[in-house]
Amino acid sequence: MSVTVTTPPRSLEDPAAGERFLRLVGEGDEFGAVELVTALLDAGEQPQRIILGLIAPTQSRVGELWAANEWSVAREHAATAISERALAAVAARTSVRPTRGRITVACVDGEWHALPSRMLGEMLRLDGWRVDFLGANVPGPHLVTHLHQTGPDAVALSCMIPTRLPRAHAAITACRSVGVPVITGGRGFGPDGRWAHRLGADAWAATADDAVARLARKWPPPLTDPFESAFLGDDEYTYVVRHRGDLVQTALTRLLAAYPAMNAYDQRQHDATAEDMGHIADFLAASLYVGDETVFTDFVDWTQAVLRARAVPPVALRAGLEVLAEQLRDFPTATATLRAGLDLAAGE
Ligand code: B12
Repeated sequence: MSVTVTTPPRSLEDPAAGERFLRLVGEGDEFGAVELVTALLDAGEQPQRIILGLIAPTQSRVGELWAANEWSVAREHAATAISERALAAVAARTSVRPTRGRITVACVDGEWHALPSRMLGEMLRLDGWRVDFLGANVPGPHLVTHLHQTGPDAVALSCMIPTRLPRAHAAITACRSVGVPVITGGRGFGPDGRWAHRLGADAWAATADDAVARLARKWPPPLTDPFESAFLGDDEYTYVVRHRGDLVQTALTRLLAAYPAMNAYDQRQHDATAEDMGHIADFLAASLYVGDETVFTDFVDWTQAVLRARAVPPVALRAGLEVLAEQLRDFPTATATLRAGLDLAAGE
């Protein structure tokens, strides 16, 4: 019997490195993934480059493969767990004495994407920060308690999904009101971080290395009145959030009439439709909260691509938007937002 042993790539310049890491995480080969990052470190590759030049783009690729229905949710979960393990291996091999201030890194309440903020935490640690990493789903009041206990120089708040923006606003306001400036990041804050500024964040950075650079200069920023940022969340937002359950339930009942194919759905398909209707309501609410229709239209665009990859006919999404629009016809902004989504979906 012959065993083929391939030597791991020794540099990130080697295009095989990214392909190999993706294959290893996709095959659930934890040992191989850790071996690869360790070999790169041993060969003199910078830990920062391994984090942002290998692990991060692989995770983005994992997201694309899931969205394209090439990888199952389970395979994505397994791959992410291995990326976390590889990141931990890099961290374990790199010890840096803190020389800068102390920073709390946390995900917004209801935000489960902990790995991007973990990467940020490691990048900050490598730059000499003392990092308190609180992980996923940190409720605002607990975050503030932690700030009282540790007195950090900054909070780094991650939001990867725009439905969490109202909670991000509450957290930003709470941190700033106890005198701790907030740097924000993650795709949930929108292109160029436009919603971060609207929610009163002191800073926003597109990537972890931008955040490292931003925190290394002119920090802390002068603290302005934490309550200066607009009060957001009008009657329409409040209505959608308070009645979310009824809106989704009624939408599902009406969908059976509007989209007869649903009558033949099995339980799994029904559950998926209920989840999709919930997402429509949540993105609509977030869009109303920040007063920007593109939160919703970007979501419709994204949903169409995901449904297309799963061979769900476009009429299903249109029907979902219609049945929600019917229920919200007395709310002008919600109606206009749903119409904008319908216009996009009509192009399909
Ligand atoms: C893994 C994963 C998950 C895992 C997360 C597990 C974990 N431990 O992290 C789980 C299974 C929980 C998950 C759940 C969901 N996910 Co998900 N997920 C991903 C995936 C594949 C990878 C995330 C990741 O690690 N990215 C890698 C990092 C490096 O990404 P990055 O954005 O470049 O990160 C940089 C910056 O954002 C920045 N940054 C991040 N945070 C911060 C904070 C600060 C302060 C600063 C300064 C910078 C900063 O620095 C990072 C490094 O440079 C992404 C795909 C993707 N492209 O990210 C989808 C993705 C984010 N998920 C998505 C979705 C839709 C969901 C779900 C709604 C799915 C569902 N139907 O339930 C839920 C939502 C859960 C929730 N409420 O949070 C979508 C979001 C689409 C959209 N419309 O916004 C994506 C983009 C997948 C896709 N291709 O469509 N997901």
